[in-house]
Parts: sequence; structure tokens; C-alpha cells
Amino acid sequence: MKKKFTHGDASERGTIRQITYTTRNEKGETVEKYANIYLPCRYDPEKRYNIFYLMHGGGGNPDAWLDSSPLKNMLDLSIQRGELEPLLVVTPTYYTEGTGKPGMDGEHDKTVAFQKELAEDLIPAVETAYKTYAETTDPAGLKASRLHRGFGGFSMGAVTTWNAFVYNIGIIGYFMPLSGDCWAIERLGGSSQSEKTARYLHDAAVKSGYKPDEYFIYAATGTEDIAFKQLYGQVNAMLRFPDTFKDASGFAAGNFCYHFEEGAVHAYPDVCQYVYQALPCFFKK
Ligand code: FER
Repeated sequence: MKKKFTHGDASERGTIRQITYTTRNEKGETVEKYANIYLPCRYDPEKRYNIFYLMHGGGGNPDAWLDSSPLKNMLDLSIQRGELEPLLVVTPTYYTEGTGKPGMDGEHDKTVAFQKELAEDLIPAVETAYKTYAETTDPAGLKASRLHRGFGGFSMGAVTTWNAFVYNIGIIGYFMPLSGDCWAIERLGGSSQSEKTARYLHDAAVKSGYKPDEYFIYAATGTEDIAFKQLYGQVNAMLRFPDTFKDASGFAAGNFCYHFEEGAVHAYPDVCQYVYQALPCFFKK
């Protein structure tokens, strides 16, 4: 493991912009939403950038990661020190109105519904306004650029990430579920339904037609995190499917990295450390 990130004074600072786009809410009405986008220092609108979408936890909003963790400073310093290639980072929300009730059953449905918005509204809006490896933002263009696009999230954002793996593997190649398990079988199913959950993800990977060297997962949490038991159970069950989830450190010889940080808790500052560790491993293929 790399040393932990500590806040510092960056001399080369990126900027945060907002992007607005329209989508549909649960009633089918058109709504306007916003997401934040991090542009690295010396951002060049003519250049192509890798892009990483990072989702908040239950009850959050597009500002949660920026308000509650050193994400911006971590990106600035990682890029300034040459540890991380300059990239774009987007913090959206899966809520279409209000902020819901975190942890409730209806919450999982929202993270599933968001998958259509992600593919059809958010990604096209962002990657039309900011240049990425998507030469076009239609489905074919997003598919062709999928190994330059990642999705991750904290807690319910991790639940969202597992759904992105299932529904949007065709346009996303890198996944970073942090302190949260897959709720496809049931709420907190990573521990209560480990085997079924792992099989569901395995079957989704097989059905996608992508080979294990064409999608990558970096999962992490802390040993004192309320999601530890769920993610630990799920990861161990997933490792029993080595044809789809091949154990790997830094993605050197596989597609599945996991990390359990001693003593870390269910909070943005601890979880931001995993982003610091994981992001430099992304977009290497
Ligand atoms: C988990 C995944 C998500 C978990 C909690 C959550 C307790 C979310 C909780 C919330 O938003 O309140 O594994 O473990």
C-alpha cells in the first residue's frame, strides 16, 4: 500500500465546474439536474481525458464528496506529484428530487433507475461539453471508449456502482465500489446472500460478453466500517468465481482488487483514501 494521503497546499490547482442536464424523474416528468466536474490544472479543451464518475452515499447530493472529504485537494496533489494522470472527475446524484431516506428499501430502486439516466442523459451531457475518449456520445461512441471511463461511489454510491456494473458494463470499464455491497438479491445481501449475490454478478459479467481483462473492479472498505461485513462476505464469495473475478493487486494479473483498511470507518475522509489508492490503477488497459 501507498502511504496515506494527507492534506497539503497544492500549487497546481484544478477547478470545479457545474454541468446541468435534463432527465426524467420517477413520474416521467422532465427535470433539470446538476453535477460537479473537476477539471485538472492546465485543463486543455482540445485534449482527451479519462473520466471517473463518483457517487455520494445515502442522503447526499452532488456536493457531498467535495464538502465532506479532501477529494479536490487529493486530486490536485496526486496530479501535481505525478502519481495520477490528469483526468476529469464528475460527482452527480442519483436523486431526481429531494434526498430520500438513506438505507430504506426504495433507495435501491433509485440506484437502479439512475442507470438509464447515467447512460442516456448524464454521460452524453458531460462528454459533449468536455472532451473525453468518446468520439461521439451515442451508444456506439460510449461503448468504444469504455476503458477510459470509470464509476465509483461510497455506501449507497457503492450500491449504485454494483448496479452500474450490471447495467452499464457496455459503456464503463472500471468500477470502484467503496464501503457498500450489491443489493440486487436483497438489502445488505453481500453478507446475508453472499453466494447468490456473487453468482448474480458473475452471470452479469458472463452475459455481457466481455472477458475478464475488459472490466476491472477495485472494492474497498474499513474493518470498522458498518458495511465491512457485507463487502467482506461478498468479495470472498466473488473470489469463488475466478473465471470472472480474478484476484489481482493493482490489476497486474487480474481484474479484481480489494482492500480492507484496518480501523477505517463509514465516513467520507476514510473512503477518500481508497479513491487515492485506487484511481492511479485505473485506465491502464
Ligand atoms: C452497506 C451498503 C450501503 C451498508 C450501508 C449502506 C450497513 C448504506 C446506508 C445508508 O445510506 O444509510 O453495506 O452497510
